[in-house]
Amino acid sequence: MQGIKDKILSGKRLTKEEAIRLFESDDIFTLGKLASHAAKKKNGNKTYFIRNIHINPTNICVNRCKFCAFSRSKGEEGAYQMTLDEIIRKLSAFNSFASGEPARGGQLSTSFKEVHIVGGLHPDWPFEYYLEIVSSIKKHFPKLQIKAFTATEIEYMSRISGKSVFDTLTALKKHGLDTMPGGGAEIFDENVRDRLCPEKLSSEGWLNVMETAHKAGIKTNATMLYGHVETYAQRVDHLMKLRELQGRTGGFQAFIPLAYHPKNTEIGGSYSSGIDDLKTIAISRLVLDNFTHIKSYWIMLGEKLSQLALLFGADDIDGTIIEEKITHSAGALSGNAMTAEQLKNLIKKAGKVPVERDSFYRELRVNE
Ligand code: V47
Repeated sequence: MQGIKDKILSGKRLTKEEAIRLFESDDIFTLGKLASHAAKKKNGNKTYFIRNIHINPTNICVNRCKFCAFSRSKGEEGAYQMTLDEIIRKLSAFNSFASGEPARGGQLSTSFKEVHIVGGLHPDWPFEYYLEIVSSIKKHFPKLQIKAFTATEIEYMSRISGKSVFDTLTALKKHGLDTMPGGGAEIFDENVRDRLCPEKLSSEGWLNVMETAHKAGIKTNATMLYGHVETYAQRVDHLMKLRELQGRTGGFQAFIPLAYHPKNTEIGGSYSSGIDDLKTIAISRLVLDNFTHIKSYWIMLGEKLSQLALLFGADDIDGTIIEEKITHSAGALSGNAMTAEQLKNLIKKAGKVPVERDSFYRELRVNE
């Protein structure tokens, strides 16, 4: 540990072998201190959050990933798909919650800043419907920023539309897409991917969509699903691939480690431990030295562990969320929504400065 510690403190880049050694270590306090040091160099004492809302337009999916409890086949019990009207009505209804103010007669004001849209790969929806979702939201909520569609969905849209990935992304951007979330990355190791989600876009395909998005001027996030069947070496391999791509494009805004939830899934298994969650946040912060932000996603870590993760290298806690379906289908132990005030309190009580941000990490309000 001492050699690695010296390397980190002198700002040198970690190798694959060193990162694996960190995962094998049980000294989480040293890991936390080192990751905190690295996080402070990037973001000082700031912790970011956003007033956001999740919309999942459909859970009908042509793929059946074995870790996913959210998806349904067409016609299966619990399958749903939303019309444009339903999407807009849902956004309007949620607005008063995010603002912390009473609803004002159904007025379409936009006190939340971002809508996060992801869903299943619907067998019948044409590409035009996805364009309409984006443009219709922009029309009703012009100030709302749209973070939408995983790399997996983008590749699917490219296939159904016959357009290149670049043209698919450009069309979505023209209709109002602002940024992209980091889902669908899972774990890049192809053997594990074959076991978990054989029908899904390959890791090479995922990285290619992200590189193309960055070339098209769309900022994205990146994720890693951990705590299922993968080894530490496979986690590190995943982080290395992201670090390499970020080195070439600089297009990733944040990295989010996603803790596997086992309920109602085909592979089953158990929840990750708190120790593993903190370790994974800390090592991500240390390895991904070219990422500005590491997010502790409170929906998956729970409110209190997510707060603790702010002392282990995370500088972002996501947002208000309001209605989360993917993790909750798989047995999330967290609540479903937080107000901006609750998020600020969580951050302040960790000794950090809450900073309300937009989708591009522009600072809207700093609560010194
Ligand atoms: O891609 C699916 C994961 C992801 C399970 O970019 C599961 O800001 C745990 O990507 N247990 C979608 N995870 C969520 C996602 C995300 C969330 C918050 C913020 C951002 C961002 C992105 O959820 C999927 C998959 O990797 N997932 N099933 C499960 N059982």
